[in-house]
Amino acid sequence: MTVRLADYTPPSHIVEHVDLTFRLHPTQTRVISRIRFAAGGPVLRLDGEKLRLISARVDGVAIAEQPDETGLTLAVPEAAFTFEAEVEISPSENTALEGLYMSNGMYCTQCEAEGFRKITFYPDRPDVMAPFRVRIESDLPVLLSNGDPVDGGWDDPWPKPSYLFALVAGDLVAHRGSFTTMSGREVALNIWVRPGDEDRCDYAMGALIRSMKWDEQVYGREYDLSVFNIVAVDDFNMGAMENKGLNIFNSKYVLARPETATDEDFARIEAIIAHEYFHNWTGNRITCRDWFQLCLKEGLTVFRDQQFSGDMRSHAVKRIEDVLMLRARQFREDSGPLAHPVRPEAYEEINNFYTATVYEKGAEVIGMLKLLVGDEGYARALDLYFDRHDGQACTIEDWLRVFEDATGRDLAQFKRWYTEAGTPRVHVEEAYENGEYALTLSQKGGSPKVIPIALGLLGANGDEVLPTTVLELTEPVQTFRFPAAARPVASVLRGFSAPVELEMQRDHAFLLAHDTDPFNRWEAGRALAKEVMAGVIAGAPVRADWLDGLAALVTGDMDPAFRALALRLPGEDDMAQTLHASGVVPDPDRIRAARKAMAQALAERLRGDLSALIGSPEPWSPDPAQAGRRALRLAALSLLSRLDGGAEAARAYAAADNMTEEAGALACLLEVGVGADAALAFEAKWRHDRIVMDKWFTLQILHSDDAVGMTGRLVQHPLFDMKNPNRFRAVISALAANHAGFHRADGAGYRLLADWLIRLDPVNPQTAARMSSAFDSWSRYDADRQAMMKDQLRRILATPGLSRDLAEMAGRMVG
Ligand code: B3K
Ligand code: ZN
Repeated sequence: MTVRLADYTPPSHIVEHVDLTFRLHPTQTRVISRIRFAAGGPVLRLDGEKLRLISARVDGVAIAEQPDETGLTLAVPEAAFTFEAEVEISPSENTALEGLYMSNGMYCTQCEAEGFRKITFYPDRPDVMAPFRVRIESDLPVLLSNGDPVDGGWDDPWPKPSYLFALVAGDLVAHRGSFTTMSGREVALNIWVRPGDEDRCDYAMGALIRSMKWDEQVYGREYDLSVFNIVAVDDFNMGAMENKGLNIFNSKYVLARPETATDEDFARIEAIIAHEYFHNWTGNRITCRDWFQLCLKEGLTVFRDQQFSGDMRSHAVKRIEDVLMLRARQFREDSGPLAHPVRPEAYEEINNFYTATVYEKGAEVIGMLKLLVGDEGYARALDLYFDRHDGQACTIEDWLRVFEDATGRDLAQFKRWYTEAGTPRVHVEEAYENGEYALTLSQKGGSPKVIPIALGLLGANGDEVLPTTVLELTEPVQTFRFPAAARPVASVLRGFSAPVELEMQRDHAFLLAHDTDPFNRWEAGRALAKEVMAGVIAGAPVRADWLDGLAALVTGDMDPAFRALALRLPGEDDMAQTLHASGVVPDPDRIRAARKAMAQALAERLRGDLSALIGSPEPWSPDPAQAGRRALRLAALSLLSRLDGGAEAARAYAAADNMTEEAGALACLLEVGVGADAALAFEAKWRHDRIVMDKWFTLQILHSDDAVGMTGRLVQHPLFDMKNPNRFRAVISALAANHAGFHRADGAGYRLLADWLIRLDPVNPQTAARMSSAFDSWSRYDADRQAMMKDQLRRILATPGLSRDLAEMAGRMVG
């Protein structure tokens, strides 16, 4: 059934209070609910799926109605009334990991978006907000739910939608901390883990405390309960969930110590802890009216976590990483059959819309808004948002109105960013005449949008003659003029000020050497590398100006993290996307060969500098500066491996005392085809560690020249387990991420992925649907590959009993 934004109607009833009692049992959990409804219409519809109804009463009188497949319709009094029900569910058989389920003997929940209806009958929609009181009956020692602990259970005084409900029960231990809020309240902080994992919680606890402090200092937002609980769970469909006062995390985004987690893992843990914590205000206190408004909480919360990570680390490096991700995932989505607006208008299964467009483009839109209204305007608008809408379920219209009221700006045109799909293209023409420099910008793709273009001008010697200025492009074509004594060099779209494709003739080598904006300096290097790669694919040699420019930057004195990013060659999928956009059909094998040839040439060009860049390992500390030095060291080690056959990397592997070095050296060895022994050693050392072993599976496939063969072997490994989403993704997503391997000319990569999606679908449709998006790029490739990819999508669609999740995805992709 298609759900449409245009069909929204307010709820027929308001819930005043919810009382829940859980009698936990692996196959026969009883859920007893008592829901007080305010006076409303004569008919009440409650959602409910896969529930065995034991009994139900309205104001104490047994009901006559029977539930259907998706819920229960009741005749109810027009005055306030109480609905009571007892239902039975089976958490241990719940492999979809939505609703109440079991993971390693522990009970946990995932309700967003529509999982609560698998727990009990309820108006399971985000605009029904109510206070909850919960009792849990079980022999397990730790019993948690939302809110504050009270006699015999949990009480959450803050009205919340059902998607934020959570329950956890298990044999868990707490890593404890505390935080004193800005108004002097003491908050108990707990990270709950399985016994044995206590020594991996320190970093997450620190990240939580930094997040709480930052939200007070930057947004003036204080935490509002006496306790904040985080639980680490091994079986989880995504990264983490912001349930009120009880965040549930995929264990790989909480548990970390230097021996088991890489610097990237630490950075991601800090970002996700912050993201879920920030939801307490942007998502929980102010939530979404309906699921079409998902970007209201997700775009804003991603924007906030990006700001936070930039403040904790380096803004330039964070921006580059975010844009790499945006282009790899969101631009890809926007250019294919899965394209949709930041605020979609229709869906079959809402879980399919937790996308890069809603999250990452949703965050970009807020970044543009902030640029347009300025930092002060943004701060005023956010204060107004929290004041005006606390406790409400809101829409994008509410959000934009707050900005209009706080700043006096009309945002009717800006709103198109929310309602239109696709990546706008901005074409740039330059002219210089009579002491005047003219920049003509034209925009294509959809109706004209408000596009903030951050511009700087450089002189011929690289000096900045115009510091960064934000131009507002609102018309289809617009010319901006600047007095200039000599023809300047433009640095356009600084900091990636808008999520657009820029079309402009640029001297990348000059900008790589001189741009004063670090993002654009990196961007110039990347654009140049892509130009070179396109040349190599077409038979040209690796260009010396690229090698020289990159060598100068990498051996210079910029931030090591920045230099490490500059050394990272454009990925194969990224290159395929760029070729396709420029009208060339990408050949995956040629892309791989060209990329290898460039790495080889770069290694040779830097031969004399590599050992200085590699340096020697430092005793591990989590600070970002050191992580940057380590990233540069590993990037150089990877180049050296192409010259010494992995000799230095093998030494680094043997000496490694932290996971960044250990996994980094293993990747170097695998990349040059000499990693088999190290992989065996790694397996012997880590086979009892789920989180670390996921890396072992992934690295071997990512760095293989025969990804299909390697995947085929690894799915036979005794530790491969398709019921665990992390393990399944570690193997099957790695296959899809090995570009040349997945796109093998005989179609074996496509078949293997489809086989596993078809197998996973009945077990865990949400994860299967999410991973099917690997097929969304079919239109980029040659006719044979297109046909083979579409054949697999049709084969998936023809599978009997296919889930609504996967059916919607495959259907959208194959058209
Ligand atoms: N809000 C959750 C995502 C829920 C996904 C449901 N399919 C995590 C987050 O964005 O913080
Ligand atoms: Zn979120």
